Amino acid sequence: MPNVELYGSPNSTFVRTTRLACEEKGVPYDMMQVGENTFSDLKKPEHLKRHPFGKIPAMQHGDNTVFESIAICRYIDEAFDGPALQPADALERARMTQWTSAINDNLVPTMLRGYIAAIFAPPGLDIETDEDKLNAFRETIHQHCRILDEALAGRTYLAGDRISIADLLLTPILHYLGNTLDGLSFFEGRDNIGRWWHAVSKRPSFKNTVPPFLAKETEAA
Ligand SMILES: N[C@@H](CCC(=O)N[C@@H](CS)C(=O)NCC(=O)O)C(=O)O
Repeated sequence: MPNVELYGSPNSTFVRTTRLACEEKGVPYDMMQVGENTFSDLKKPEHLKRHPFGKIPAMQHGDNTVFESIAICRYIDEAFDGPALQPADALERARMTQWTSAINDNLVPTMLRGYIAAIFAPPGLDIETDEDKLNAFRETIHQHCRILDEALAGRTYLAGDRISIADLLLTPILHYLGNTLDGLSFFEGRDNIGRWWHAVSKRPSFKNTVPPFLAKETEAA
């Protein structure tokens, strides 16, 4: 079989989630650009064959194609040998799914598509940067960080003692959040998030997948 091919920009949090899965698993992969990785490139017929909704990431492995980051992570975990990225225990496995679902439903619309996108989006994209809206996002992000902090009390990772797909989804989002101007304020007093962050960010998978957009900051730190 040829290498796994991951289509999309290395700056995308969802693409990074799938890269983290390959890195954690020890699965060789190739990063594939979609044209210039612009939104309009994602809507071209060639990419729509891989991802009918015209998004990234999409994965190709031989004749197998999968889209949606969590589905790709599950394929990587189940099709290859290597450390498991999904807990065997029924309750912890349910917790992993609970968190991937809750992160996508709650954190992604506010933290990622609302706040982080507004702070980092290049000019020209139609993204809301109104200060009242940003303040509303800030308030929600503080609430969400409190929920995450409580969830991480007494545990190393979101679904137990081993890293799972839920952590791989959250890590790239919090990396961007921590790099917004007031990013660190969201984590003040959140010691459990701090411990979790220390655990995920010291892993080689983290260091090997830093988005080029954030690379300068990480080198300086
Ligand atoms: N639920 C999807 C989200 C993917 C997603 O929103 N990707 C963004 C880039 S970070 C995208 O492709 N946006 C292009 C668009 O919405 O047109 C996943 O987990 O893969």
